[in-house]
Order: sequence, then structure tokens, then C-alpha cells
Amino acid sequence: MSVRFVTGNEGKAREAQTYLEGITSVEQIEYDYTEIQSDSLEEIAAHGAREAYEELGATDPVLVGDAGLFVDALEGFPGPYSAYVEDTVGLERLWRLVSEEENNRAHFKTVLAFADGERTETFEGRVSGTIVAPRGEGGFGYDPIFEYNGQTFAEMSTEEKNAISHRGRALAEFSEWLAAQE
Ligand code: ITT
Ligand code: NA
Repeated sequence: MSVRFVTGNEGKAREAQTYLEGITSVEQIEYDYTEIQSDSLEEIAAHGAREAYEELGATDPVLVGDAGLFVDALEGFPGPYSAYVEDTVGLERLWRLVSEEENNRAHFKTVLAFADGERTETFEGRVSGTIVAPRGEGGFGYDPIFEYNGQTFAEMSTEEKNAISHRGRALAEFSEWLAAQE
């Protein structure tokens, strides 16, 4: 068995493989699943995983990840709309909006959904931090405005970030569950 990880990002597939070493192999697969409109990453990812499993041919299980940045003072915005907001509003303006609030806390959350035709299981990972003025050149997305322990994610090396990130935590949950199956 191999797990088909639906992502446009080769780096994510490689990261998943390191967490699943000795449990299963990971195959990157590109598939544009329907992102249903929902404020729940679980619902979006689970729907995407079931659809991908059916459309791609019911063979190996499928894993779909959905992530977002949730700002406390903005009621969790941009949350599931993070990719869209990054492309439209942009992080500089999101930072300015949050800087007017007293509470600058936020978290990243990743949900991984696994579907094998019989069941759909979801796994969550989060990391909490604060929204700050953009700093750093690394990472992607909202990394320059997300500070954790005095450093923005964009100031960390990939290894440093992966060791604490929401995605790593969700992958760790998933690999623990998968290892315990039969
Ligand atoms: P896939 O092909 O892997 O599905 P995606 O673009 O849908 O990629 P995600 O669901 O992982 O990406 O994340 C949605 C958005 O949330 C992404 O476009 C970023 O804006 C933001 N985001 C997610 N994880 C992030 C991280 O670790 N650092 C910064 N921004 C992140
Ligand atoms: Na995604």
C-alpha cells in the first residue's frame, strides 16, 4: 500500500514521506478537488478526500490537506479563505488590520483527511503565535507575519519550522494512527 497525497506542492509530499517512513510510502498526486464553502477545514478536507478517492480510481488511499491562518481578534478570519485572502488582501494589509486590535494572537491549523473508500478520518495540527509586522525571507504564505517564540516563521529554516509547524503535528497524528491500523 502507498498513500496518494493530493497536493500541488512537492515539498509537502516529501515532508509527509519523512513522517511516514517505515509505515507507508507516499506518492504525490495532483488533483483539483472541489473546495466546498465551509468554515470547517475538516469538512473541506474530508469532502475533498472522498471525491479524490472516487475520481482517481478506488485503489490506494488518498490524503488531502487543508490549512489556514486563524486570527483570534478577527473571529478566525481568514481561516479556510487564507489562500484567497493572501492573493487579494495580502499579508501587509492583514497585518495592518490586526495591528489595530489589542489581541494579536492567531494560530495556523492543518487538517489532513484520509479516505480509503470505507472510512474517512481527519487529523489536526495547530501552532499558536502572534501576528507581527512582516519580517524574514523564508517560508511561504503568511510566514513573514506569524511570530512564534520571538521569530517569524519566515526567519526560521525549513527544518526549524517543520519541527513545530501545524502540518508536522497533523502528520505526526496521522502517522501514529496509520501505524496502529491492523
Ligand atoms: P495544496 O496544493 O497542498 O493543497 P494549498 O495552496 O491549498 O496547497 P494549504 O491548504 O496548505 O495550501 O494552505 C492554504 C493557505 O493557507 C495557503 O495558500 C497559505 O496562504 C496559508 N498557509 C498554510 N500553511 C501555511 C504556513 O505554514 N505558512 C504560511 N502560510 C500558510
Ligand atoms: Na490544500
